Formats: sequence, structure tokens, C-alpha cells
Amino acid sequence: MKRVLTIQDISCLGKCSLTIALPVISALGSETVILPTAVLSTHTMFKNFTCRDLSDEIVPIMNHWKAENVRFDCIYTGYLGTIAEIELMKELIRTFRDEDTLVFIDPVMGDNGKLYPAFDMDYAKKNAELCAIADIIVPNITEGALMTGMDYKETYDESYIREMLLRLSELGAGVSVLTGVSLEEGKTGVMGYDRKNGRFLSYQNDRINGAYHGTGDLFSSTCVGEIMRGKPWIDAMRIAADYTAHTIDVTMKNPANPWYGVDFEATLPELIGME
Ligand code: PXL
Repeated sequence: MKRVLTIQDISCLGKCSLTIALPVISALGSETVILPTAVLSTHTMFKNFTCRDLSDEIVPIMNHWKAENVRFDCIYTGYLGTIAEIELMKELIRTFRDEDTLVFIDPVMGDNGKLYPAFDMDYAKKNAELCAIADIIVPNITEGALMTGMDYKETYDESYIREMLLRLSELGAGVSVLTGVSLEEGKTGVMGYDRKNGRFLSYQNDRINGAYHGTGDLFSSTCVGEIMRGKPWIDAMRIAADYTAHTIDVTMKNPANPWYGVDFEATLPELIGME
């Protein structure tokens, strides 16, 4: 069985980061090892959330795992929290990466042209350093703009996306994928660039007009789980895009759905059979 290490916060209430990654990657058949970077009462879209940083625990936990000779097939980072924690992730990757380990970085820090409340431009620069050592990165256009210094655009054409991908690729990652890319009216999806062969690949599905928190984490966790099931990255992204869109659709049709996250619990059984 593949073993995935995922490193993100625990937002106790809110359906994002580890409360999505753990069930999704486990359901897709990989052992999921978690390293919580912080414990928050809720995600940061609620008012008055509490947050306890857990950075001090990271080195002792790593040392214990080293002593146990643990290895990982994938190291997947999401929402981290502080610049110091990004530095620790670089060290963790240096320590645990072997030639077969996939390093998958989702540089979670913003959306819709804006940084999330906890972050600033120094944080964005540090995230670019982490992306430089990844095999696969999956920023959205906001995060891509922050890391490349390009302007964030609400409306754009394919050449804007290609240029951002090339600039992201220059940071150093193997495969750079932009999420939330809309190349046609009524569609949305992903476009990626593989540095190894210089190829761009894209996938577009129907846009579902609902914006929910945690959907980026659902997308990334699904990609990781599918790659671990043996799918090539573009197929993993296609399944993840379709699954995320379907989950948003199901959530919107549930009149009792909570505002803060998606009903992935209702759709998880379908994901297991998706091709
Ligand atoms: O879904 C991304 C995310 C993860 N964790 C926390 C967040 C967010 C987005 O706002 O606040 C704590």
C-alpha cells in the first residue's frame, strides 16, 4: 500500500485541509500519515477563529520518524501558516525524499486575487521557494500571480495562462498546474506544463456556479490519491476536476448544506469508482 504524508492545518470545524485530505486519500486506498501544522477552531473564513501553531512539534516528530526509518511514497503539503513552517517543510522534504517519493505542493495562500487573512507577500515569496523543489505544484491563478509577480486577471486568454505556467516552471517544479482556469465561457478546469517534455495539457469541464471553501483541498487531495492509484497526472487532474465540480453541484442542491464547506461525504463513494 502506498503511504502518503500530508502536512496541513486542522481546522476543527470547516471541512478543509486535513479534514478533507485524510478521508479522501484514505478512501482512494493509500495509508495517510498526517502532520498537523496548527489547530484552528474553524477555517479562517469564520470570524474570531482560534489558532495554536504546532511548529515546535515538527522537528521532534520528524526525528521520531527518522528513528523508525519511515518512508513516504508522497509528501503533500497544503495550508501551512508561517514562513518558519515553510522552512521546516524544505528540511522535511530533504530528509524524507527518496528517488521514488512524489513531492506534491499546493501553495495555499489566496483566492480571487487576494491573499488569505493570515498571509503577506513575504509568505508568498517563501512559498515560491517551496514550489521550486516540488515534483508537482497546483496553485490557483491568484497564487500563480503572487509567485511569478504577474498581474492577477479575472479575464484572460490562453496565452496569459501559458506564460504564467512557463514562469512557474522556471521556479523549478517538474509539473506546474494552474487550477480554476477558464478557457471558454461556461467552462473551468486546469492547465499544466510538464518541464520534462515541454508539453502543455489542459482539461475543461462545465463550470458550476458555486464557490465554496475547501474545494481546492478536495481537488488536490483527489489528485494525490489518484496519482497514488497509478493515474498519470493529467488523468488524476481530470478526475479531480470532475469530482470537485460534481461535489459542488450536489452541495448546491442540498438546501441544508452548511455555508462553510462542501458535502464531499455524500460523493466520496462515487469517487472510488470514477475513471
Ligand atoms: O482551504 C484552504 C484553507 C485551509 N486551512 C485554513 C484556511 C483555508 C482557507 O482559507 O483558512 C485554516
